[in-house]
Amino acid sequence: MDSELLQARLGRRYPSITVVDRTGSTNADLAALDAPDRTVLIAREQTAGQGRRGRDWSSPGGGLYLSVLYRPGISPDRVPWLTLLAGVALVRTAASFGVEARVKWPNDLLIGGAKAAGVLAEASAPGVVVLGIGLNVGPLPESVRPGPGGLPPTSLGVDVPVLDVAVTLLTELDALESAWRGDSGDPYPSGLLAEYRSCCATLGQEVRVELTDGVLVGTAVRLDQDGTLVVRDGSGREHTVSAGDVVHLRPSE
Ligand code: BT5
Repeated sequence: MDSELLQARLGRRYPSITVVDRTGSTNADLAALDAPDRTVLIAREQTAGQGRRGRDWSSPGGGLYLSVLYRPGISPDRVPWLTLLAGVALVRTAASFGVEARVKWPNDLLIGGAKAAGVLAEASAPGVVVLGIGLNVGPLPESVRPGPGGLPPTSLGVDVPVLDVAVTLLTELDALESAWRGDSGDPYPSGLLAEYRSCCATLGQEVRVELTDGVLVGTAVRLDQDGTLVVRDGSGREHTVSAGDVVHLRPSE
């Protein structure tokens, strides 16, 4: 996989695409740069891959580790949609390789009930978001630990060059992000909200939500327009969840 080939296949969608053999974290590298909108960094391997809430992301060779720096110019209350649309882009990418996948809210890619990809979005400066995606493409070493709630890891499981997966993912991200940005971050007109709902395995599920200040158990009843998840507890009270680890209490597909 090399930068020129990717740039040639993606045309002018991204001003700069850099591919490195190895780095600590593509998110950390991009966050440290004052780079133009839609700058892309891809690593073949990461030695200090980051998950959410200070967790690690195992990043052995054979996976896709990609970050895009965005300067979306969107009202901050709509920026969370940038991370949710990454989940939709991942589902579309899996489908293009013949793999049925769904999203666990907010944006873990599930294949056969296990996690094949994760997303980490970080505001690196005012108005700047670094969107990081780790997608397991080839077989995983057994050392990769299950995530919160015991969610096992899996991979896309197709024998395709990582370059092809990167091209598809960046193409889908571009299509979704351009439309969303063109609508000033409103997820309705482009159909983003509807598509997210249709591929979200969490809706209708019994869930346990691990919040920073406690645990909530209930049914995930709907997704609000701002991308937050509404969970109804046993007493019928509804709670709005904007961040936290969601565990599906029944296995999902
Ligand atoms: C995530 O965190 O799912 C976000 C992962 C984002 C990784 C990308 S790679 C490119 C960019 N650069 C970075 O440094 N990061 C981003 P979270 O939901 O916190 O899940 C982390 C948990 O998943 C870990 O604690 C493990 O239990 C588990 N895990 C670690 N590596 C995994 C893997 N490769 N596949 C599946 N599960 C994994």
